[in-house]
Amino acid sequence: MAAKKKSAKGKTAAKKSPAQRKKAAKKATPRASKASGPKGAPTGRRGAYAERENDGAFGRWAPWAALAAVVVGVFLWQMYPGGRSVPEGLVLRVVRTHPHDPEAFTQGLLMHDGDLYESTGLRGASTLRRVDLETGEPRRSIDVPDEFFAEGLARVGDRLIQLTWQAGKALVWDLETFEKVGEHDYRGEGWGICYDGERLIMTSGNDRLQFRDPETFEKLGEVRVTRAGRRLRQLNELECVDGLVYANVWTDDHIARIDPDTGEVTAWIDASHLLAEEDRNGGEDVLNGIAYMPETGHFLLTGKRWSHVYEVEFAPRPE
Ligand SMILES: [Ca+2]
Repeated sequence: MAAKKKSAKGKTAAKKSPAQRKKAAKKATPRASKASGPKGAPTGRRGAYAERENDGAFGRWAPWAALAAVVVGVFLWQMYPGGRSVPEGLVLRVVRTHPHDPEAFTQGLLMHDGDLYESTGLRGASTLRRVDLETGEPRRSIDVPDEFFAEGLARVGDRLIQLTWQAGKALVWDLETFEKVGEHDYRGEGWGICYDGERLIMTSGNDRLQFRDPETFEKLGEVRVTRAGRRLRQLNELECVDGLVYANVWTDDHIARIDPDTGEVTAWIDASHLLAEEDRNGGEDVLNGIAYMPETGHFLLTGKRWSHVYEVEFAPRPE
């Protein structure tokens, strides 16, 4: 008999009787499932044991699950910081109006010691100017070499740094004489730039603020800008004020106030009513110039080929 079983299923099977196989199968059955009644509810003494055992497994894994949840939460919070809040709505009030050269294709604007400094663009027509705010007349103006389409403008001490659109060159000028004293190379396009007292902040037409060393122009980092969780693209002319960055957005009549640490737009300023209809002079007459007046806290705003520079203050939107 024993010999027949051996020859039928091989050595291992032949060694086990049906009773032994049943015992082995019983041993292999998971305790929890065997101990569970309907819907997995533990039953009897075995069930109580399984429940304690499951509690032990949950207890072991719970801290790791909580840690994973925190990690995922922080990741999402970093990815979509703007999703946490809606920017403050501000309106602007015009305090005064100043004349502006309607031929000036404004790309960069800043105030220093009561004078307005302006970079104007277009290839073959770009300039750097120091302008009398009251009359709109240039006190000093130079032509930028024809190969450059001038863009944003920042002041670092006694130097002016002027971006160019697609040439990958930042031109460095003496603040007083407008003599060229240097240049820097960079990759990508140059749109807007400002200096916050420690670093240059620059845009390239996308949704990033780049941070650069004011002496070497080395790129130190960048932050992605979001408004209520959505990327804000085509950031253009900039102004650095008290640790915040004000930005024109190309072809948009709003100004974004950005926290450069997070990239979050903290205020969204409606300037759509600023340019009178009769002053509009074509598709390129977009808002593109922000300069801060530290003496009064006012801002100067103008645009490409606008006839005026508007001196404004920002205020909360009325309820
Ligand atoms: Ca500016």
